[in-house]
Amino acid sequence: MNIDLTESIRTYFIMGSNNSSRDPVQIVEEALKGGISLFQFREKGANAKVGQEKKNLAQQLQKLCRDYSVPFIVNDDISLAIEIGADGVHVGQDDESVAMIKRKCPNDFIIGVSATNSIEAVQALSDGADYIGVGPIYTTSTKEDAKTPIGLEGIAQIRSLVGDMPIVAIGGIKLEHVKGILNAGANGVSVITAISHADSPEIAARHLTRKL
Ligand code: TZP
Ligand code: MG
Repeated sequence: MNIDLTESIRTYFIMGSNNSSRDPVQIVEEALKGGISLFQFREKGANAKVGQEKKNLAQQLQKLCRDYSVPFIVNDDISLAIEIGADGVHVGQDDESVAMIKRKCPNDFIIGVSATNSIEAVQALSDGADYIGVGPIYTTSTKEDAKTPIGLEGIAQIRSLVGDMPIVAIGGIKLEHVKGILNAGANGVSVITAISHADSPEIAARHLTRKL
């Protein structure tokens, strides 16, 4: 897949099986119909699938993403990402280093890194990450160990330090926040709840996509 990352991270949807009481395959398909531009499989936390079950779900979601020509990225689990031929990985500060990932993964693998402040963002840039996930922007209850929200000022500060590196904002983001987030310097928004808990994930994804 030839990927323009600045475009692909515009409507960036993340989920795992515990982010909805419904079937994750259905939710992701609805989100794809609604126009999400990238999907990250983030299978972690309470009752998260492991082993073969996790792989099976990953491959079902990956196939759906392929049908819609949407990049499929795996959170944390580098081995799984390589094994199933994902388009890339997303890692946090406590996960494998970018240098190590680059040694293991194909050249065109997308590597995203979470940054909760300017220091981490600049480090990710110099490590050679392809994009950064910046946040949390607002309060979120989805991630148990989320750091203090950095707000729009946090995005603007990081943008001033990383040049034109693709930035996707994350954490507590709702439709009404999109305009301010883009104005602050992000290229896109990343959401879990705003799509996975919506009455209609398709409509929620479409509304977000229209604002981006
Ligand atoms: N990283 C920082 S905040 C967050 C992650 C994975 C959770 C985002 O979820 P939501 O439901 O969109 O706030
Ligand atoms: Mg992680």
